[in-house]
Amino acid sequence: MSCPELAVLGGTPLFEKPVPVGQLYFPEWEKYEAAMRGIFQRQYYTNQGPLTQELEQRLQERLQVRHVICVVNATIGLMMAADALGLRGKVIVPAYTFIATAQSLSWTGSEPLFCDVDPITHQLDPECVERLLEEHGAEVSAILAVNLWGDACRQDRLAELARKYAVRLYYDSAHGFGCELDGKPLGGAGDLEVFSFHATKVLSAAEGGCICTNDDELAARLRNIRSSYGAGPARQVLRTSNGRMSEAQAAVALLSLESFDSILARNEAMFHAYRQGLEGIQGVRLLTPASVSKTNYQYVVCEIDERAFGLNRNELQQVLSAENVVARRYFYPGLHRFVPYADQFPDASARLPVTEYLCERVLQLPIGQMVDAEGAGRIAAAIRMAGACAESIRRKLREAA
Ligand code: T4K
Repeated sequence: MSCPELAVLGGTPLFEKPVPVGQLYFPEWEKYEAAMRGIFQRQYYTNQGPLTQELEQRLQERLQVRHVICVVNATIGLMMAADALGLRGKVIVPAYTFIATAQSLSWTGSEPLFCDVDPITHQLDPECVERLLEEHGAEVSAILAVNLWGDACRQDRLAELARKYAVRLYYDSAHGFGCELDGKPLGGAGDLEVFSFHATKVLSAAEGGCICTNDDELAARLRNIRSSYGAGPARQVLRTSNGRMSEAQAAVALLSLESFDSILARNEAMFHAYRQGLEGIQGVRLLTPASVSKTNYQYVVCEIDERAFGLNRNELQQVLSAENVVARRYFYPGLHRFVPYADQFPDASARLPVTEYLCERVLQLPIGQMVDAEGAGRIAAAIRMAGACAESIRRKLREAA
């Protein structure tokens, strides 16, 4: 590849159609059709139907947890979790995560206390958690940690802190389905964990998620908050949500589960193609999930260092967009800069240097069903070329602005 071949400099785009970052699994049509026919024959759309029950059973076995409560999406799952745990006051949350993590607290009237993350792994930093626990004392009722990017937090250290300061600990594991820590599936840590089965995730229900817990009482409360339809014992709860997963969602999730090993194998091949293709490019750091014993390769996460690469992250995003590669800035901006938090915590940026740093540098590259290992190699080659042609690209982008 040479500079004029880059689409931003007048070449032909690498891909004919935009290639997105998400996993975007679609089952084989015949299997999907058969599953929908079953729903029509049973004339049963939702309310803890047979497919949802089967999915919960299979997930309990796979994740080695006592209870799996399927929900309509992970955002609702996190809201239900905050309520079932009886959270109040402040909850320690990483500032570097998806907005749903923090906003889920609003349903219970509790508020996030933003914490910084580790610069190497991007996971919640336990040292920062401890500082906040010391500083805010009894105002804090919980730690909501996020197992990010197909990797995991330092769960042993967080569990120690939760015990020492007598606060709840639960996990947003939206990115974590299929990962293992010390040979054990993510899902059973803390008071509970929440997974996302959104279309962009490795296990897809098109929209969906689940809450996992080993605590029988918590599970009973969660089922009643969701709307239980006879699932588990009845409990009086303050609020109920409509968090039910429909049969159509469960059908897609069951098919996705059936294909799960091949989805992961495909992701792994793409990740290796990226690793090979990006090797040695100055200013591009590809994250390798290193805390887990098995990753799901949910995302391909790069940090772009402008000084070494020649272009900043946003400029590289424009170069890739011209190639029809829809690279995304997850997460941008940091949560402390979102409404309403920016007004509530005006000094937060100074306390969150790593989050600030990452929000300016991180870029997600496509992985999943809409690209393959050969495509990943071509994307990496375009990135290498963009670094080599940085000066001409900058000139071109300035002219166009
Ligand atoms: N906690 C964390 C840490 C999370 O990352 C998330 C969600 C949650 C909690 C909450 O989980 P859910 O309530 O969603 O279950 C996406 C996803 O919607 C969201 O699930 C995800 N994390 C977040 C990081 O990204 P967007 O709005 O940035 O991307 P979206 O949905 O537009 O999709 C990405 C690309 O895929 C786009 O280029 C369009 C393409 N696409 C998407 C869909 C759904 C398609 O081509 N076809 C499709 O059907 O939020």
